[in-house]
Amino acid sequence: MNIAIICYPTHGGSGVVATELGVGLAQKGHQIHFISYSSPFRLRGFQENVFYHEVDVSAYPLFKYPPYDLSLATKIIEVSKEYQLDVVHAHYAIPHATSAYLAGQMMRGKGPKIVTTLHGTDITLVGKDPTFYEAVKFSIEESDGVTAVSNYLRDKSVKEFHLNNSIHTIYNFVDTHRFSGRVERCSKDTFAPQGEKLLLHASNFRSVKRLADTIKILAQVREKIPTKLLLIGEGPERQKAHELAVNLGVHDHTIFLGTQDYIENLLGCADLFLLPSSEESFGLAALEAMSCQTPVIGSNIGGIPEVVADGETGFLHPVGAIDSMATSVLTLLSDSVKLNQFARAARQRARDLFSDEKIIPQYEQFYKDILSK
Ligand code: GMT
Repeated sequence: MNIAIICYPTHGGSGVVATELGVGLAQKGHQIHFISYSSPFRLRGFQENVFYHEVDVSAYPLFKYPPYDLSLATKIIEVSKEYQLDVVHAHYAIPHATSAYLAGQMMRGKGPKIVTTLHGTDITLVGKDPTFYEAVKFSIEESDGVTAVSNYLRDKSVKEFHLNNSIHTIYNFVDTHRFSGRVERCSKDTFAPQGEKLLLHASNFRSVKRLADTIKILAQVREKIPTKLLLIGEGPERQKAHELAVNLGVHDHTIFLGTQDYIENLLGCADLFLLPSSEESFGLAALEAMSCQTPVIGSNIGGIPEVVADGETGFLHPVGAIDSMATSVLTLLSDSVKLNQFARAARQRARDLFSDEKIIPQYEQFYKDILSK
């Protein structure tokens, strides 16, 4: 098939899933056309069957808000005509699904089929903004096929947008070979030179990630066990988290590493991954950690319980339950047999339920079903 993938190219779950899906499909012989405003960060080097088409946005001074949606729609048409696309797969409803719909209309119904994948914030945060509501609902309902990355997100989308079409859950996935947690890929000593335990959190540091909770957990854990916290990412909550670390006296034990392109080299270094989010449709970073044999301590909201098996591959607690999360961290850090057992179970679950080998064929089948309708 000739498939265009529209995604955000920056660090963030939806762009990661879109890119890994495109690369995986290209390896299976499909021709993949990424369309975005810059090359997706996980698209590393030359890949056979993969093309990248950049959307130029006019900087004409009259445009206070350059119309990216229109430039994207135009690019979709250009690529469709040049490569006879079968499917345009929009990752994230706003504006990707809307631009794909517009492109289809401009091609007078002769364009490719449109598949939209909902990732979470397009529904839970952006979708709730009344200024986007009608556009999100319309774009979802006009897609030829819609997937969501968890059952939680599927049900929430149908309920909140009163949708008249069905949504199919296709879980996010991980390349379990690349994300294997092989210890030689990173040195734990770099971050924990005195043999301390190592906690890790990776996100875009927005308020839903509750970055401050990771610092509070560290402070509690350090009262019992020498531990370091590795924070990967950048975002609006960084400064507040830094100040909190200073106030709680754990600043020297908190390492802000910034954004990292090769997180697979770091996840396996940690003893535990922290994901105390207040909203999470899936929690891709938690899955990548599990694949690297790193159990997860987090909140039991959204799609996280579909990814992390509570009591087997980590422990989940209500949002903001810092004491319980810290207790769970201590439970695992103080019992190496149990920690190893959880680490093995985490990797096993990632392989059994969320490997690229299992999930990518589900997308292929989804495209085929839509094309044959
Ligand atoms: O987590 C974010 O804020 C980024 C966001 C995105 O769209 O890139 O992530 C969402 O999509 C990911 C991939 O499907 C999911 O793993 C995340 O759980 C989801 N984030 C939220 O629901 C907050």
